[in-house]
Amino acid sequence: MPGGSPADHLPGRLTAAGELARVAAERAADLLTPPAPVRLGDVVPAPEQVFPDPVADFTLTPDAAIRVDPAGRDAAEQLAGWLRPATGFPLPVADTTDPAEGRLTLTLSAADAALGAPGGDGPDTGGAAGDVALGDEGYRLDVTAAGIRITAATRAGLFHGAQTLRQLLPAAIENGAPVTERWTVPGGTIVDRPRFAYRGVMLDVARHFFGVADVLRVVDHLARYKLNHLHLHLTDDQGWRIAVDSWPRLAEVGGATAVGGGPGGWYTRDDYRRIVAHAARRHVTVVPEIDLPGHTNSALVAYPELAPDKTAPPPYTGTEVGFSYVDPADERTYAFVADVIGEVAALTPGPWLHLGGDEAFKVPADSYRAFVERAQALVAATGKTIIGWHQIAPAGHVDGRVLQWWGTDGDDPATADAVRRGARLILSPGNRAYLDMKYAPNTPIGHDWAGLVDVRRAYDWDPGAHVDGVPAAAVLGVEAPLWTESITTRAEAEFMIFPRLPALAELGWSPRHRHDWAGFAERLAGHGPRWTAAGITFHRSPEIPWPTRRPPSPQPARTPA
Ligand code: TNX
Repeated sequence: MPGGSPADHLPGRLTAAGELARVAAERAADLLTPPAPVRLGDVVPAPEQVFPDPVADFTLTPDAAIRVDPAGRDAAEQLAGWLRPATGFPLPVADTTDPAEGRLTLTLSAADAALGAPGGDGPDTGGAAGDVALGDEGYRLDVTAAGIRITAATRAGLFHGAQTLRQLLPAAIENGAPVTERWTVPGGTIVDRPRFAYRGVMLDVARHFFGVADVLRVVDHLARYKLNHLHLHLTDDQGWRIAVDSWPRLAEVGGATAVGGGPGGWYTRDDYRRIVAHAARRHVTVVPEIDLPGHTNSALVAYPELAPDKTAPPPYTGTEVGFSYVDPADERTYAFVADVIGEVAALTPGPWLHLGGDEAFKVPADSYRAFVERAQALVAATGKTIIGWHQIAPAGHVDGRVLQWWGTDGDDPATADAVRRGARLILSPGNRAYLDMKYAPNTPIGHDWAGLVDVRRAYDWDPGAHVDGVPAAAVLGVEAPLWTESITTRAEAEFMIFPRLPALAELGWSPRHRHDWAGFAERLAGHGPRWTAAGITFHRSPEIPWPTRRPPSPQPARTPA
């Protein structure tokens, strides 16, 4: 403040000195306060059975190596990749089935995998002790003072077990550079497997485009929490995001727009293959969605022949829904559908093709149903199994058909009827699973048409008993959709994803008897420091008792009288 008297500077200087003292005190406290030790039961999603053994803690040392069956090598390499940066240990991976002491061992064995629960007092988690078939994705983790062993019947199981081990190390394991820490893993045994086969997240890359690097990062987030499907909403009114060789203007013209007038973008075939390969390595299946017959303005801009009036509409960059559709009365439309899904199916190793079907408000019910039935047959001809939003319920049943429920009140006779005719359900209730809903009235981005979804709302429901007339046996799983009308950056996406993704993951993975809001909130709290260390943005939901490890702030600097 030029020209001011020395006294004018005093308050500012005192405040700055106070601030510096506070930061220094926090730094010292961080160095001096030992972090709360991780307990064996602190895993998210909660494992089916946990048998802690407090005298069997294992401490990872610089000479540790990872031993693995050759067929499981990739899980071991990924585990080493997660542990090397923060520990600074070399952690070599050795192909061998020879058990060794003081080491990490990953064993791929159908025979060993059906292990009974260990002896002792039984699990501290209320699960039934005894033989457990680990199945396609289950694993067993044994931690003793001598070493750690992960056993599974499949590579996916080994991978999930390795993710559990990662969570059992101190939060500092997420640092990108070596830190001084005692790398202790709590002793005992975990026997674990999923409740539902389908556990997913949807990313809407149509309203705002997200590049390959962002998508790969989202896949990594899924994999941490044992989610196994990434649904990509590839097309909508505001943009077409996947190259189609037989209809090149879809991406070149239809991909050039986004909500709010942004530049748009689309994936080349190689981009899409990279996403699929990255996901496959993490046991995540990509589910591509081509939304039809509505939500198609971007396709109509590129190919006016698909429009009911054969006229190109203007590109759309707003956020209304339900106004556009491809002409269900024109044979050319079905050639378009067959070509597009043929190419997308050929690029996609997974079994699913999502054909949308939501909010086609301008298409009369009869022609809508006829369109969906023809589209279902075209999907079947590609060898894939169809998924559609639950609006496709009135159409006839085809083998394996899956409806994705996004309703908000759990009551829809058409959906219950489709399930009676053989359909299965993926649950994404808007007022529970939608990651684009605001947490609270003051959440700066997101929607509230389905209500506010704080972490407790996201967690406290049962996918096995949510929709009237739909028994648990008809539930394939759960999925959390992130619509991106108001979400433009990776940080904004992460802010909406965390901490609600782990809530959904626990609903999808953990047995019903392990659901417990208070316990979940406490376990989740320990993940805040992990996300911070990993550079992941998250919402500090006030419902979660995040650890502070901070001394109380000193009194604010006094202003001289
Ligand atoms: C409804 S959910 C839609 C989307 C919007 C979303 C916003 C569904 C199948 N359709 O088109 O993006 O609401 O929350």
